[in-house]
Amino acid sequence: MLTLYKYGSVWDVLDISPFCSKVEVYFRLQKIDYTAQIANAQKSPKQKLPTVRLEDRVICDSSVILAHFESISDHPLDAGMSPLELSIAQAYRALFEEKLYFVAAWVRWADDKAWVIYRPAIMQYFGQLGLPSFLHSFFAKMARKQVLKSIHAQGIGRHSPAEIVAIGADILKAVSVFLADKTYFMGEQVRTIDATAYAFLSAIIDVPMETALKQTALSLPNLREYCERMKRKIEVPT
Ligand SMILES: N[C@@H](CCC(=O)N[C@@H](CS)C(=O)NCC(=O)O)C(=O)O
Repeated sequence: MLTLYKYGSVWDVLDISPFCSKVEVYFRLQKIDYTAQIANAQKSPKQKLPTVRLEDRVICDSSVILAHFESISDHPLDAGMSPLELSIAQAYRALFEEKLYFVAAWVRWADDKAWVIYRPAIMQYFGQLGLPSFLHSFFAKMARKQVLKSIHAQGIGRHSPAEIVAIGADILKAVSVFLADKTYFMGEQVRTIDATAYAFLSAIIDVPMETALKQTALSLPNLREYCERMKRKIEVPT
């Protein structure tokens, strides 16, 4: 019995957290049966989601989760990759998860116009956790303060809005150049990096916040087409 603890799906994304989406994408690609459960990050062992429970074992962190399932799979997605391919995939994973993530998070949580649209999704999460409705607005405000503090601590939040948008655009353009006209991120075969790439691109493209970051992503046709292809591959209803 496998349970994935996550935040919850909203709009066209599998989860409001791209890290939770990444794990779901991997499970779908590998046709692994799981039950999804909305959970409180603060109650998870590392105070972050996703985590999974597999029988009596709890595994935290999306990359550790994928590594575990790769290690026990008869058909690991990354089987047969060369050391060079693995190192490129690792570098792109860091670019998506350690850099683009903070740009996209800033766009959602800091920009007032985006926040008006994002806030109800956050309030919905607090509702799904079973917290009393009169507290949702307060918790959303606290969460916003906390996330902006962590984006500032990471460093991205110290730049001006124009600089942050430019950093995000540069990353998206680099990703677009590397993806080129390949079917999947590393070529013709879907790999674990595709779970990351799709989750983090979809978190920008498949959300209703009409930000400059989304406009840049949409202006790069191969990124849009890649997301559509991945969506079909994992059968996310559109
Ligand atoms: N390295 C972790 C990152 C997970 C992560 O940052 N999750 C965020 C949501 S996107 C979280 O749960 N944050 C809760 C908090 O910081 O309080 C992974 O790959 O799973």
